[in-house]
Amino acid sequence: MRSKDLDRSRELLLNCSRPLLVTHVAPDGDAVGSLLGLGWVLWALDKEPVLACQDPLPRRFDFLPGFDEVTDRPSGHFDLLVSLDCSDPGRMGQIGAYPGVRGAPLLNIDHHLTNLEFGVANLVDVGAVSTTQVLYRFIRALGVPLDGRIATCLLTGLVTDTRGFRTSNVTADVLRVAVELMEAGAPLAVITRNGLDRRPLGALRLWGAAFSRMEVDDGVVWVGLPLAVQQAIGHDGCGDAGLANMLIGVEGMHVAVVFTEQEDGQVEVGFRAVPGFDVAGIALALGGGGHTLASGCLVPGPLEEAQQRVLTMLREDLARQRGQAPVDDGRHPQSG
Ligand SMILES: [Mn+2]
Repeated sequence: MRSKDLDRSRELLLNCSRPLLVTHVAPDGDAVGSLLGLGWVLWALDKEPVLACQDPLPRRFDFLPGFDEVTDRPSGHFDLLVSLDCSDPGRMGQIGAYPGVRGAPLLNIDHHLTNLEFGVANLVDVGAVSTTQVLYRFIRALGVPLDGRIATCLLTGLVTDTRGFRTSNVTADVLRVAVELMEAGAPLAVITRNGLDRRPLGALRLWGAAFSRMEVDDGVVWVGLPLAVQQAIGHDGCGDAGLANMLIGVEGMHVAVVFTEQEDGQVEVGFRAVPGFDVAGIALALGGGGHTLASGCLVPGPLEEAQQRVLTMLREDLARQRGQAPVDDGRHPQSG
């Protein structure tokens, strides 16, 4: 994070009066936490922020202060657009194309390795475990005091993006930030129970269907979830419901992939890798983005063809990463 970006970001935020804050489609805990956390900072500064997300927030975050303030239909004119936890403008979905932000400067706050630095100021720290950790530093630079509401929102991003401080990027400094947020009033146990353990019944039904469809080949475990299967179990569209995180725990696996067919026929692809492997590159090559060990993209359907295409690419990429030539056993068409 460059200090000129910090200065420029502070200037943009302090000089705006009605900013539009937007986080990514299919929001996760860091998306919701950074959106609401910055919202409370701006309310404390007597600004009139509007908080927006194209998709509904998962119910498990309803304990967060400001949960009901988020809209999918902003109205009126804005003098600043702030994107949160978005690696590229497309992640903002329809909100990014809202006419009322035309001409307004864009402040990009994120921590994704694949961030395209698409703002007039880019507060991007790829070493941060969450966008809320980037925000924590920003709030300190703004001189806004941490209150319980802000701290709760920020700690939620830290907890969910690290799956409860279990990822390899968790350092003593990250824990020190968590301690400060707890001291400011953030309830760690409430955040962990809601943010990580609470899930709709449909999620477990989805896992049940997924486990029976699981396939394994050469260090890769994957699952394809056709729309018909999701509809038959009444899955309410909460992404893969944490499935990819669970699959990467399978012994001997290097990469896990979940293919979820969408209503519009496109296929959402979620990648996870164990340390030593990288799935940011393949997601970026497929028009998506993310982190070294967790990434995703949206590819054209139909499901079966999408799986073949992505798995072929992945197999070649992994062969390169393992420092060997790809093995062509004839089961997957080569993309050339
Ligand atoms: Mn994040």
